[in-house]
Amino acid sequence: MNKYGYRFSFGPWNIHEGADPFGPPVRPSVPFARKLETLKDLGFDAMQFHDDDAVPDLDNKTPAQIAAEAQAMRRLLADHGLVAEFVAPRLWEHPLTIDGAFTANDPKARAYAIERAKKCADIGREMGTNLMVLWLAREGTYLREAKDAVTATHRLLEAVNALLAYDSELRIAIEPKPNEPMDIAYIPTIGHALTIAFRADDPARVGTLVESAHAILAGLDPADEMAFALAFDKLWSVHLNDQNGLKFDQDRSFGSIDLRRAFNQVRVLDENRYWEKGVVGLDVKAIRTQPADLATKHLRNSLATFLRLVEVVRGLDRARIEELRAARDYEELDWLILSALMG
Ligand code: XUL
Ligand code: MN
Repeated sequence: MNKYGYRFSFGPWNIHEGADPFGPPVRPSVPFARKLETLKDLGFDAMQFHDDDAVPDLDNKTPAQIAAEAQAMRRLLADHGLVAEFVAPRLWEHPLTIDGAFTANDPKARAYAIERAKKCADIGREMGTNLMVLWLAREGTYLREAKDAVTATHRLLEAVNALLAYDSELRIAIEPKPNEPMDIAYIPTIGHALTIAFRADDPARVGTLVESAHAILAGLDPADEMAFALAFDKLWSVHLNDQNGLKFDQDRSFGSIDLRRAFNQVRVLDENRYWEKGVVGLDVKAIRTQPADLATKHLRNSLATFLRLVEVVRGLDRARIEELRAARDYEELDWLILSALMG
């Protein structure tokens, strides 16, 4: 933890080999143990997990094997003074879920998805976290007529309810994304995620995770998405990163494309005492051309940018801002913010 009280996390996938849809890996895989050392060395507090990051090949393991491996992972983290922030079910790689998991037309696929997510809840419990992040990767279609969107929406709600009923301590944070891998996503924004949360059987246990790039891809500002969730005490995690316009999900270093947009995310988090509510997760990837031995600087830069922006936010002249708001002198307010950012 740093002097501002924020805790930071990233996932094993954030130190990656650089493969993209048009090219192979460009860096060797980094062993998990080294990723953990890097996490610690860079001043992070927690690791984010997919279920199979913690327990590889879990579909082919017994409940006892899964529990033992999850406990071993918890001990490994504890040996480094670290914890797991959340565990997310990876519902998008199995052949059964090619056309969706909870919203697949095929009942076998839906049953698999629920069972897999229950195993993920078990893994989280063994690893000492009750937070499950649901990134709904394939809950959508490539062709609007291929699924019934109303039925699919009900199926999503039923899946959330089944998980809440399965584990009475589980908390679910829905991470919306408007596209990729599916073209048409059923939960594209925080408003959609919050509707599911408030209609769930136990609304107090369903919240959200805002990822900056996903909001930008939806044509929205991440700070506004965060503010909307914060207004209802439903922002339980964030995936900070940056995004160069409406392209593929780039996961660029936080603040590296639009510093003011990053500033406003930090401002809304800091003004709402986010450090007391959740971990600052980063979901950033190194640029593909970055040499292997230099491919953790995106994590260093993103964390440092966040903390520098906290300083900028806390250094703002609040009284002056109120005066300028009252006078509707937004040009002067604009200049005050730009001056703060330019130093
Ligand atoms: C995908 C994404 C995922 C989730 C976790 O775009 O952001 O890494 O954060 O499943
Ligand atoms: Mn993410």
